[in-house]
Amino acid sequence: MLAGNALTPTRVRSIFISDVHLGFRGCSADLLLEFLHAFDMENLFLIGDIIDVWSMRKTMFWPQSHNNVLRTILGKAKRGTKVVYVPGNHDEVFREFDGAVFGNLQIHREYVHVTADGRRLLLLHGDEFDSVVKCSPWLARIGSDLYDLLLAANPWINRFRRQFDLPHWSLAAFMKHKAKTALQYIGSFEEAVAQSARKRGVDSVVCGHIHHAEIRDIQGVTYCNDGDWVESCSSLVEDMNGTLRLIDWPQLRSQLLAAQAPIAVEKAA
Ligand SMILES: [Mn+2]
Repeated sequence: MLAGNALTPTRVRSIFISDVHLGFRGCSADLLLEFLHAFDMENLFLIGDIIDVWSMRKTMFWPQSHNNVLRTILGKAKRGTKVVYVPGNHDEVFREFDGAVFGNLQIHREYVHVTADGRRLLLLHGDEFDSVVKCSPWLARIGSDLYDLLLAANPWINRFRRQFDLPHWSLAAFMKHKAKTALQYIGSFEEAVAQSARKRGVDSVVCGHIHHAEIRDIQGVTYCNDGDWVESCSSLVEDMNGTLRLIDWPQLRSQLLAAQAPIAVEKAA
């Protein structure tokens, strides 16, 4: 388990983050800032949807905390961290700069990273597989919003249906269908990504895009998804030995705070 506190950052080999969505109201920039300060990394991989250009085109939203995230990343690059940026679909304008090198910051359409224990990791955002995967994430998302709406309207729906002698409508059955659609989507996305990695002859693949953190073996390929900083606030970390782990920052953060509490009391006494 990674240990550390706000004063002494934990040294790791690599950090992989994606789906930060800077410029979008839902971005958890404050938590991400804390996370970035809690680690000292040799490599920082930004695997797409870091800046939400789509959202910024609709409404301009750029608070100080979002600026601080960019400044922190550039500061790390200045102090020796190798930063590799693989743009996603929300920041695809940066894909034009494929191969550009700005000191310690590089931009690539895809990238292969070799872990400390010699495994080859293919890094890509994942939107490349949208056309392969049969049902869309938006369908799953719309399903979830529709569920909330229907939950509130359920009593009225059935009162209305009774008046017209229609059978009772089951929310439970609808929900089961919705959950199944979302799981099917995640499953087929993961398999498509892993299959493509297998064809490319790499050991592992790291992507983002679907905001669903995961590490699992899919027919001999290690599929890793580094999650997001909108909902889960998760990331993938490679320690100095090359071991990959998912970090749920809100969870690790509260563990670190709990561990620090007695020290603070001692100091005060
Ligand atoms: Mn995306």
